[in-house]
Amino acid sequence: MKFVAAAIMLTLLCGLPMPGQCDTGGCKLSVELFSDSPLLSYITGKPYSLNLRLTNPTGDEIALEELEIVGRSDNKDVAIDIKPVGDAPKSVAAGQEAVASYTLTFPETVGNKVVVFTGSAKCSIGGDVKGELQVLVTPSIELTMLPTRMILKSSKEENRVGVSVINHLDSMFSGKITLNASPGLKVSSTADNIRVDPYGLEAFLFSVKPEGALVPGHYAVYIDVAGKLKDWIAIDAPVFANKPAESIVVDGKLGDWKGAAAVAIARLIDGSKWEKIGKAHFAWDKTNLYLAIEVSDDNQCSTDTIVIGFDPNINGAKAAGGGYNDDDYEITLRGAEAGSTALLTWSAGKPQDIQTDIPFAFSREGDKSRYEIAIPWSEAKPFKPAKGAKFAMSILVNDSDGGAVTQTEWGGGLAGQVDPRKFVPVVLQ
Ligand SMILES: [Ca+2]
Ligand SMILES: [Ca+2]
Ligand SMILES: [Ca+2]
Repeated sequence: MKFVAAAIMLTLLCGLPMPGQCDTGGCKLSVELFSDSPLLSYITGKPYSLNLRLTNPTGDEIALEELEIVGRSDNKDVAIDIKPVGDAPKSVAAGQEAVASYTLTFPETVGNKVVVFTGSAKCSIGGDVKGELQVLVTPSIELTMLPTRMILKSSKEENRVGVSVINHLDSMFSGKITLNASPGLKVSSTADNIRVDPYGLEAFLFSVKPEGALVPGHYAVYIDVAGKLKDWIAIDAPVFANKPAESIVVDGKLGDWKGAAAVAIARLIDGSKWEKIGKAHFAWDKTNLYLAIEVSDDNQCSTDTIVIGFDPNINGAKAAGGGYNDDDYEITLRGAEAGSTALLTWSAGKPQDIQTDIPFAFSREGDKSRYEIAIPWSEAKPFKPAKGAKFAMSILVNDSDGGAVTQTEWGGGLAGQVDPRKFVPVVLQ
């Protein structure tokens, strides 16, 4: 028994030309994909038959030339290997149909992608005809992990991750699931055998825990299902910002920052060695987020800047390739002992160049540049400061003395393409 895709049935039932069919006044071509078992979804690793059906509504025989079928993932990066079955028809008799048959198997690389099949032919009546079919391909073994991004709650607590494996095949799936964590993280199990019934689902939990106090930043847990599927979840170790031990005076002197959360700002030299160029301190109260940034810079110029990106809602990027969302904002600090400026350089979904009156002070001592700033929470609307509330941010240091600019980031997602997904969460405590 053959089961033809519902989309194509619709195409054939309707008299009007549909995406899969072109009315040229001569022959018509449609693309049909089917399998020998019920079609719940198109899956990888399973053979399918494909037909190019040419219909001749005219009263004359139509000769066919250059019959062709191409299948590609919609992002064009995977081509499907389509094999002909038997000889292609050379003509379609008056009022009849002719079918060219093919077989194909979707490779694992098109799992979760749309595949576009385009059939074409040259007809002696009606000229060039084209037919198209789009299908969403499901991996034969489907893996889901929740959450897909995790912010660690503390240095001690276990954080649970739910995993489900769906078997779309009509045979038992068994294999080994391997978990690998970034250094500094521990997962509750590293390798387990899993058996999933035909068309069945198996779900399990594992937990992730820091091995000790983790440096705030980005970590990951990688999962491998029997070498067939690989995925990962982003694990962020947040900065835990506290209320200041004594009230912070925005004066460029950092003696009032004792005990505050701090992170190192460092850059990778020659791809292997980290060089620390500075540090950033975090503190908060009900009015402000306080930041103090100290960087080593032997030549302080008015073009040296610090860029701070904020993602109040931790809601990812504008597009797959990155970009600020409407809630995000960016402040650029320009230090000069004669008068420093805090510019709002991104807000409300567009670039800005607004000089703010955010309290900001800059000082120099030896080769150290110090930036101290109190950012009112009103700048971070709709974010509301409270114990346990979190947002994400990143810091970019631009050392710009007239020649090439040296950029050093804490967090990421500010140098080059802006991407708030790379910002690091800050949790208020
Ligand atoms: Ca101070
Ligand atoms: Ca400089
Ligand atoms: Ca955002």
